[in-house]
Amino acid sequence: MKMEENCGDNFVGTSLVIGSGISGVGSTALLEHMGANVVLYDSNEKLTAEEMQKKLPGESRAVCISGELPRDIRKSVKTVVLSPGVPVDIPLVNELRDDGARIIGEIELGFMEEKGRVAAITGTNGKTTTTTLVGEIMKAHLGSENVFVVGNIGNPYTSECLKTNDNTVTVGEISSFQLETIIDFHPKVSAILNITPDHLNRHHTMEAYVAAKENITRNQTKDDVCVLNYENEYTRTFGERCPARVVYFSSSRELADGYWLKSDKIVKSVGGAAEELLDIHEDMNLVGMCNVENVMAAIAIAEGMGVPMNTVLSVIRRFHAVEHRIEFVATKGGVDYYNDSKGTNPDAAIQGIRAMSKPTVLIGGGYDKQSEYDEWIENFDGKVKWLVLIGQTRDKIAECARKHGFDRIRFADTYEECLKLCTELAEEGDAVLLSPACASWGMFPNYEVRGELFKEYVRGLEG
Ligand code: UMA
Repeated sequence: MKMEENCGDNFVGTSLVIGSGISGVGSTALLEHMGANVVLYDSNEKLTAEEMQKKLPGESRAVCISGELPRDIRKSVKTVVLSPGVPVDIPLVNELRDDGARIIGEIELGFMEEKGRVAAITGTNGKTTTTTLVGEIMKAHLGSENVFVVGNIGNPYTSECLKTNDNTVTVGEISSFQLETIIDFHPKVSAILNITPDHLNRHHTMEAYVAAKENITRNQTKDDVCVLNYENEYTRTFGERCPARVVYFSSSRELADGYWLKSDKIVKSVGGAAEELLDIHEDMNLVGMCNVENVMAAIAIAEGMGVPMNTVLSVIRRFHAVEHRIEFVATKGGVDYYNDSKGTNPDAAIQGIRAMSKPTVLIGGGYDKQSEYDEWIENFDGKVKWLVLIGQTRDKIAECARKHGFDRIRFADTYEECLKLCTELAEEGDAVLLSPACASWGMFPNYEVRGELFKEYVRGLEG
């Protein structure tokens, strides 16, 4: 496809991609496909241009630059595509914006080439599980070749968008970082699963974080659907001014219209008449109330995308936990080990500890996102036998725990030491839960590596 067919003169002049991670690599390849001249830039001065070049397809002619971006290049830039991890208010981005460059994000760029329908899911927690489940449901309905699961889940939208057509559906897990930079992105069905404080070091205020999440509905109309959690104050009140048709779900009250939990059954109500859909113990393989909410949201999203209910329910019945999200690993020496490495903020970690039914040795700590840990610790609920702390936040968490009267705390300097300590502290009949309430950065490249190492360690234990 030639550039003119796609976007007129949108990409005349230099397009600058900031960040050479998976999203930046996807953006560079797509921009080049669209006919643009691309500079791929990364502020990490330890990266060499050769290393960056190697990540790109062989035919790429993009210029790779790391460290300082030369002034003459800055002046020639017409479009800037930000990777999600690049804050929108750093001096370089401000300067480019002031000089008249158009600033977009990788999701917006991908959407320019979207030909099918999009379901987009955001929320502080539950995004990955819900996105994966909706992806599975859509695949059962349309065939795997017609469904693309993209976004924060680890698969850049820009790598898949060219494969879309009238019959395809793209299911996107979209983070607040990615929503800050959308302009025309327009999902047919959106969902905001919940909003609790997170990423405040990036967004600075709760208002800005909430606004980024709400941006998912920016281009929706009453012909579109937005699925919202009735039990979250932010999402409930947003329903009153949401531009799309709102479908609520609730895990703790009856709704006249929407999806709700009636005792152990998920039901759907229309005009006050409730229809039973499934039993949360018999028909679901996922644990915890957070997953009941994720399943309700997935049903609402899938229905909004036109999937028959029998298809939706049959996929839910065979769906198992997503990796790193309250994932049962093994029982060793009578101790159950759970990997909840995706518990990267206090609210997600609350779901992790709530899902435990045995005395638990809990691993916490990591990168400091300026979170508050009070509510997480209040949710220990007598279940946490020992709290083993690692990483940058360990002293802050320990201080907070002591303030709440919890002092069964141990510190570990390395991850290895931490894992060994957990095995020593846990007795038969206990659980060990990795649900750190913090991002992994600083000790690991991402939460997946942190979770994989945990699982590797557990599998290597005797018994
Ligand atoms: N960089 C700069 N300048 C900056 C900041 C970063 O040049 O100011 C460079 C870094 O040196 C690095 C590159 O940018 O080389 C990294 O870019 P990135 O952080 O955007 O990472 P990607 O590998 O492109 O992955 C991103 C998402 N990462 C983040 O949002 C931090 C991935 O989400 C996502 O899966 C991927 O795009 C595809 O869409 C990960 C994540 O941690 C899972 N998300 C956060 C979360 O879930 O909490 C939001």
